[in-house]
Amino acid sequence: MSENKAFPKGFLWGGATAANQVEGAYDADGRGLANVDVVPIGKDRFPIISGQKKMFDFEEGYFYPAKESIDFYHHYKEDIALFAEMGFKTYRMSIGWTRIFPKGDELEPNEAGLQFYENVFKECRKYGIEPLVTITHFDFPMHLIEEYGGWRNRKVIKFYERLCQVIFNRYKGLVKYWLTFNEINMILHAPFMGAGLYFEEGENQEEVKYQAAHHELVASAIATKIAHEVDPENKVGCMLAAGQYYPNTCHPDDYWAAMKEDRENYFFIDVQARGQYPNYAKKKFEREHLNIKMTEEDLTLLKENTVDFISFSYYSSRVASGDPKVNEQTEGNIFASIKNPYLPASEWGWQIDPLGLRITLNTIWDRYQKPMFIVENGLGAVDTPDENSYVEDDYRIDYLRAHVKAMNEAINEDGVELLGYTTWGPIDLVSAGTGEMKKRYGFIYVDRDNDGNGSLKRSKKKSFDWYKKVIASNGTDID
Ligand code: P53
Repeated sequence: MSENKAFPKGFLWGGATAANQVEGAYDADGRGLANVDVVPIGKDRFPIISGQKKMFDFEEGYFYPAKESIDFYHHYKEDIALFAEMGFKTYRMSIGWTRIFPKGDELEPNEAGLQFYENVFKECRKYGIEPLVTITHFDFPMHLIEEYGGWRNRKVIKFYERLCQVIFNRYKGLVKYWLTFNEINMILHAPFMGAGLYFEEGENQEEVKYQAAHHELVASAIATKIAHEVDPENKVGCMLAAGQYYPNTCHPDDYWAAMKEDRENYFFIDVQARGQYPNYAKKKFEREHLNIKMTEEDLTLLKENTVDFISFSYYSSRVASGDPKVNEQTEGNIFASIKNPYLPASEWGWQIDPLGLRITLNTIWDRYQKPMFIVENGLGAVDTPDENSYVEDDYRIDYLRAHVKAMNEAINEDGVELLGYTTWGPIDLVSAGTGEMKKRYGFIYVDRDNDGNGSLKRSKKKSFDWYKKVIASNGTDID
């Protein structure tokens, strides 16, 4: 029996989802088309989400899983009741931008969209569940892509600001915890998904990505400013796809390669948490002749509006090598990385490393000394339900137990400050990376397959009761 020391009082246990991966109802009640709708399952998905293949609308011969997803839009009461039954203290979810501003550049919001999220937040509050809201989780209005070119265009900052004004005012008192951009560093790996970027022939893609990143960073600072003005109780966080890079060997070239990879990710958080561009980034722009346009006013906004806390997703650590010949990659991951021979991997090739979570927590804490929030962690696996729709997902329990233990050690042995933990996909949902339903993370099974067949019926897995017990004991009983 493993006995953990207690987690801090008020520790926020829960689960995390994203609008497009659960809601469905893609055209209900005035919702506009978004980038996340037009990314199909199958071999074209990666070229599309990385901005290399153009797909601006639904096309014949493709299946688009986000159109219906698990239909949270019509099942939210039932789903939140199940979260409450597990004892969730928080529920991380995101807002679909095009429910509120269907095209993105309107002056007036869509009331039906605003009402939907108000209902969801009230449903959470009914059970004492604190909503943790991602303002944009890969969501971006298609109209803003076609008319403005996505986040490469400065004008988009204004549209995002308008969205923030509306939601902060409307949900004042209902929502306190906000995240500005999901996995902001994903813009470098999946720029269509992260920033609505599709690249034209001959464009300097690196320059476009960092220009768009600058606009997101400024927008994030503006959001932080408005959130604090509207309600001083508001807490705003940034969000990083984290996971420490290890050097492939103790060769200094490998260490240096790992450090450079880490910096590529921390660059975003350095700006959001410290309020200025780090010198290594300025040098990179110079060296690579990236002409990133920024105004004095931008720099002041960044300086004066740093985040209150740092949130991140953690699934795996990664490995870097300074040797160009070493390039055996792990499969199926947006962040391709060299294989680590010491670690087991999931069925999708994601390497499993609980100690890596403790290491990542310590690195982020040492770098910023701001409270942290783990807002995604979990195991995507194939589940096989029995005739009663029951899944014995001991593999998932094992993964989560080891990560909860690592997080406990980071808090109680190392002294990092952690506000909470939300597992990814407490209810099965559509995979962002692959578009599959088959890659399941949930405590709750949803009857739906990769082709969209199934009754959408929800059933509890074995891990449901396990997580319930973990929360009830505030993390001391993790057996
Ligand atoms: P899926 C790659 C690497 C790290 C995080 O991912 C990632 C991805 C995208 O594949 O994304 C986050 O669904 C993201 C979620 C996503 C989750 O990780 O590919 O914030 O939207 O679903 C898991 O298994």
